[in-house]
Amino acid sequence: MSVSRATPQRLERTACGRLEWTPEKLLEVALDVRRNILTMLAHAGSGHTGGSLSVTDYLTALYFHEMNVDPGNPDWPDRDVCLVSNAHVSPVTYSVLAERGYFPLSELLGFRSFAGALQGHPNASDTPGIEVSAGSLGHGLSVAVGVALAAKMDNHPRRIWCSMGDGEQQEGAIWEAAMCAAHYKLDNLCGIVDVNGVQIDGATAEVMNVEPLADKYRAFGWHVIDTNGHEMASILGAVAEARETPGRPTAILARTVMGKGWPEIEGNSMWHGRPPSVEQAEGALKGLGTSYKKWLSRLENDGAVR
Ligand SMILES: Cc1ncc(C[n+]2csc(CCOP(=O)(O)OP(=O)(O)O)c2C)c(N)n1
Ligand SMILES: [Mg+2]
Repeated sequence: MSVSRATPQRLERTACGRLEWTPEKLLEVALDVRRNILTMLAHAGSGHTGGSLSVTDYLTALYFHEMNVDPGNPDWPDRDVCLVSNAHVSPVTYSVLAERGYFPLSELLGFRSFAGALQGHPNASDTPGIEVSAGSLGHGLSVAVGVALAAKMDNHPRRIWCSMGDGEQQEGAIWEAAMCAAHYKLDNLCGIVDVNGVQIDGATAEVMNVEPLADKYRAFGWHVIDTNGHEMASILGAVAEARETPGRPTAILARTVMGKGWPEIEGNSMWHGRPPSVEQAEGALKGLGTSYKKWLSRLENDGAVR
């Protein structure tokens, strides 16, 4: 897949390096990302709506404030690395990467289609910006530990971020990786858990309770930050604290709401893996200040119209 042709309207979003954008500007991007998610999912007729909308704000903060990346050169050796282990939230991952300029926004409309390049669960070999092929839950943190350990051995200053789901915390491999990260004092690593309280089959507390997550990560030797996962200022504060905490990895417990931004589905696990119909997307997009037709046209034209 080719990297973005970035229309002039989008050039500011696609620059190389840490953008360090303000919370106000990040909220504008996050709003566009939510519009992208709803539009591409309705267009595809399949995909994961709920978790994508809960992860939107912190993933936007990472790519548009915190991380040192070059969308025009996704394999840039100096880059920071973000691994999305709860990979079923690919609509948000792809939307953020496209907004940042890794590939054209129009690619979002090929999501989950045979003709398109963006698979339901991401493939790192042929999708710019995807750092790990994932979908089988529980493995991303182990990969992140490997990348972080390699960076330490190479004296490389990169930071490694790993997004995980709260239901995903039920996977045993996560705790083996957590133990390893603390043992090797991987302070270049930060895990962000999307604590939306639900998973595919219902409330996480009922399926298999993972709380108290803060106590668990602390017991494994991590620094823990429990924060609101939708307030940009809180997210930026947590990310900065993680960056500045020496000697141990940090876990950010991002308290979020599944489906955030589409009030009709918020907190409802039924929307873990369900897409909106075009009619439902129309209603949701109206609440977000646009229409399905308008947003489809923005994506088709790679941001040149909106
Ligand atoms: C190893 C493994 N087991 C089961 C699944 C099926 N699965 C996909 S998403 C999911 C729920 C994960 O819950 P959570 O991490 O809370 O994600 P959310 O529903 O909040 O997006 C499950 C069980 C999987 N992808 N991988
Ligand atoms: Mg969850």
